[in-house]
Amino acid sequence: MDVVPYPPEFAARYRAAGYWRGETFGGMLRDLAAAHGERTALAGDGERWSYRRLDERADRLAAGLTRLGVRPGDRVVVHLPNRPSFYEVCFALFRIGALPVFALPAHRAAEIGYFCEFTEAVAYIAPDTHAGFDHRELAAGLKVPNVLVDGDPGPFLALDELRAAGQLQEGDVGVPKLIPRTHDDYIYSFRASAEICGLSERSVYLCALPAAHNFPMSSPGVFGTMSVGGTSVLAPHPGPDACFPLIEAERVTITGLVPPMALLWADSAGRTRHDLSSLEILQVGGAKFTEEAARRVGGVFDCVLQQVFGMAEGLVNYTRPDDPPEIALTTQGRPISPDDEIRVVDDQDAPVPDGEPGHLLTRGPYTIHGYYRAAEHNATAFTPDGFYRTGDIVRVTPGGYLVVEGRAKDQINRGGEKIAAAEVENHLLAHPAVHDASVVAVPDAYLGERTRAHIVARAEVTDAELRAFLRERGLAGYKIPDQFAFAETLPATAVGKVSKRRLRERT
Ligand code: J2J
Repeated sequence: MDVVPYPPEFAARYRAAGYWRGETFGGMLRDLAAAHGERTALAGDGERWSYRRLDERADRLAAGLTRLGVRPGDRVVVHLPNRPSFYEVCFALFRIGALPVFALPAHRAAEIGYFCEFTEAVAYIAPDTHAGFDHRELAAGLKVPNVLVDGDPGPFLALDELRAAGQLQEGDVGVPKLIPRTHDDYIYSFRASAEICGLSERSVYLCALPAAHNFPMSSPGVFGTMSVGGTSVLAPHPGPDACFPLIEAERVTITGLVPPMALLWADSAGRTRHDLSSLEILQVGGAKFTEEAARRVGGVFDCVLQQVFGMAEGLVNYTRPDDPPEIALTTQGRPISPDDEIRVVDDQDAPVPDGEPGHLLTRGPYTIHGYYRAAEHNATAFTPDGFYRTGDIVRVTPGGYLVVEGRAKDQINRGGEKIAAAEVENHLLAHPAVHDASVVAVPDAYLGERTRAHIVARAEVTDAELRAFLRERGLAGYKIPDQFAFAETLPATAVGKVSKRRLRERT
C-alpha cells in the first residue's frame, strides 16, 4: 500500500467535527479568485500576481501539463526556489490531481535522484540555474521522463519531450521518507493556523524560509495566508539584508524563522535603517528556541513572539498571540486542534507521570498514519493504534503547553535543517577508505547543533577528500559533516551497537 489512509472511524469524526470539508486546493484557488480577484496573492522575484492571475496561470499550466501527459495520481518532483511560479506549479498539479513531491533548494543529485526513482516521478520541475547551481545538469542525470525548466526569461520551457502532488521529509533512516498529505488534512491545518495567528485579508506574510518546507508552507505560511485572501511576499533568502527591505516595502505583518536566523535578525534590527514597525507576529520554530534566545529576540522586536513546534508529518503547536509573554518565552506551544491527541510515554510506551519528560506520540486530524511506500518502516514509526512516534522528548506543562526537552531519533537539527545520521553514514561507508562511520550532533552556539562524523579508516584519507566525495555523490551541502574525527574504533553499547552517546562525549 502506497498510502496508509486515516482509519474510517477517524475520518468520519474529523468530517463531523467540520475539520475536513471535502475542499480541494483547486477549488480553494477558484473561490479565492472570485472573492479577492484583484488583491495581490504573491509578490517576489520581480513579480506581483493577483489571485485572478494565479488562478489563470495555474489553469494554463495545468492544461499544458495535461497535454504533455501528466495524469491524475502522477508524481512530479518540484525543486523550485521562492518565486511565485512555485505556487503556480503546486496549484496546476493539484488541479490535474497529480502529486507534487517537494524538494528543498539545497537538495542535490543524491536526493533528487532518489525522489524521482522512488516515486516513479513523471517529471522534474526546476529552475534553469539558481544560486550558482545548474539544475539542467542535474536533470540530465535523472531517470525521469520529463524535465520542465522555469527559467528567465519567460515561462516554462520543455527541455525534453514533456510528459510531466505529497510533502517531503528527511527521516532518521538511511534514505529520506515521503510524507503523504491530503487536501482535507492539509487545508484544515493551515486554515486553523491562520485563525490561531489572527490572519485576515490585510495580513502580509513574508516567506523567508524555503517555500517547500512545511513551516512557511502551512504554519500558517503562504497557503494559510492565501486561505484568508492575504498577501505573501517571497524572499530570496532569510537573511536580514534580503528581508528587512521587503518588510518595509510591503508592510509585512507576520513571518516565520528558525532560531539562528531569529538571533541574526535581532542583532541586525538594532542598527537597521529599515522600518520594521509593520511586523505584528514573529514566529520562531523548526528547532529548540532556548529561553535565553527567546528573551534576546523578544526584547528587540516590538511585536508578538510566537513559538512554533511542528513537523511535516502533521502536528503543529503554537503559543497563542494573546498568551502571557512568559508562555512564548518558555514553551513551544500547544496543538492546533482540540482533536490532536498527545501521549507522553517511556521506552515501553507506558505514560509517564504528568509533567515528566517522555517520548511524544501524537494522532489527530492532520497527522499521517504512515509514510509513503514504507510499510516496513511504518511498523515501528507508528504505534499499532495509529500514533506517530515523533522522536521528540517533551514534557507537558499544567496549562497543556509542550516543552521540547530533547530528541530520541537519530537526527541532527542543524539550525532547523534536519539531517538523518544514517543517510550520511551510508554515503560515507561507500568510500573505499572508510571502514566505519558514525555521525552525531555536537552543540553549537549559533546553529544549536552541528554535525561531526567519526570515521574509522582502513586506508589513508583526509576530511577534505571525504567532503569532496560526499559532494560528488550529490549530497545536499547542509548534510556534509562540519567536522571529522578519525579514530581506531567507535565506542560500543552493551549490545554491540555504536554508542552515539559516548561519541557525543568525545571531543
Ligand atoms: C524544538 N524542536 C523543533 C521547536 C520543530 C512548523 C514549524 C516547524 C516545522 C518543522 C514544521 C521545533 N522546538 N519549536 O513542519 O509546520 C524539530 C522536532 C520535530 C522536527 C520536525 C512546521 N520545531 N522541531 O521543523 O518536519 O524534532 O518540521 O520533530 O522539518 O523538528 O521537523 P520538520
